[in-house]
Amino acid sequence: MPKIKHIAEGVRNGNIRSLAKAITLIESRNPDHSRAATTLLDELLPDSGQAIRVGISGVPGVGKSTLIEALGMMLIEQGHRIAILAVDPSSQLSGGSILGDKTRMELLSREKNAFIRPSPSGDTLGGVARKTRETMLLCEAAGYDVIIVETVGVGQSEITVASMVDFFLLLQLSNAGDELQGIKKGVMEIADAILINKAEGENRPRAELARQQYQNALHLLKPKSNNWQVPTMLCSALHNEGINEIWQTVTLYAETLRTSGEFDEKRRLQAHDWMWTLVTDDLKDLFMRDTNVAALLPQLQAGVGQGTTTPSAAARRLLEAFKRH
Ligand SMILES: Nc1nc2c(ncn2[C@@H]2O[C@H](COP(=O)(O)OP(=O)(O)O)[C@@H](O)[C@H]2O)c(=O)[nH]1
Ligand SMILES: [Mg+2]
Repeated sequence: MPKIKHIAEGVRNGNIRSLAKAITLIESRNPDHSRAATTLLDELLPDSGQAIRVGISGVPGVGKSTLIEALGMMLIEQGHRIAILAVDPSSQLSGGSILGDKTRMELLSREKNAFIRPSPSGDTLGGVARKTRETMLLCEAAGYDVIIVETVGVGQSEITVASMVDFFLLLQLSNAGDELQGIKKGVMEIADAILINKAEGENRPRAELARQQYQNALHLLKPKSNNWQVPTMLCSALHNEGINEIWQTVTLYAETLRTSGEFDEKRRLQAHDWMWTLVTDDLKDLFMRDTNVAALLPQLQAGVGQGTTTPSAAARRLLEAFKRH
């Protein structure tokens, strides 16, 4: 496949058109393209893995895009090359995107050292995540040393993004009511830092109060690592305040966990989990397309619904039918 070699070479050289072509292959539903994408990824895997991967999440309007613009511009000034990817599970539900990009990253999008890619579409969050993960590897091979994956607090998307990054940053607002925002259980557990945005002017004291509440709430959680205390911080993305501190936190985290060995261990676990996710997804696919299974399924499903067949008996019969193929 000389064409794949050629694209791979272009990606390695940081050629944007080659990178875009490569991502198109990865996002494509055409089976030939899928095979080509797998070959391409194999080819480029040795060149990937060098970047620091940061996930950023928070409700629409919290200031993710504004923050990424501010952070990204600062990093570019420091000589970094930054790729911004998105996981937007709403794009397949509503046809519209929650990440929305009402605020475009106007400055960043003009920078040659920034690469911005909107969320791939897909039937499932798993499908979207798979493409984003693979795109992340391509971006790394193309020499981007900071990868930012943006997502919204919808369904499982935060958990999914946390499982593909080194550092997961949760963006919050300070609420008018002095209550912690109905923060979904499980989301605080996956955060490596909590950042209260729009902490400027007269909103600052309220933001500080919210920060303390999050800090207290964090104390009740079992820490993910003995070497990392999840910090709570303030920033104003719009006024470019507190941005440097965010990056210092990310680099301190990476240094600390690299020293303890947890950084590499986390990536190893993520890679294993990813492999098993792919295997289970593909197996389920095969199962659903199996003709033996298809023949039995309606009757068994009805039986389970009516309470005349137990779920375990139905599952066993389906699996036995599947294995006969
Ligand atoms: N006052 C203030 N407004 C902000 C700040 N950050 C973002 N915004 C505004 O909040 C709105 C939503 O920001 P955006 O970045 O699009 O949020 P996203 O939906 O999370 O990406 C925009 O009008 C921003 O200008 C901030 O630090 N302070
Ligand atoms: Mg946005």
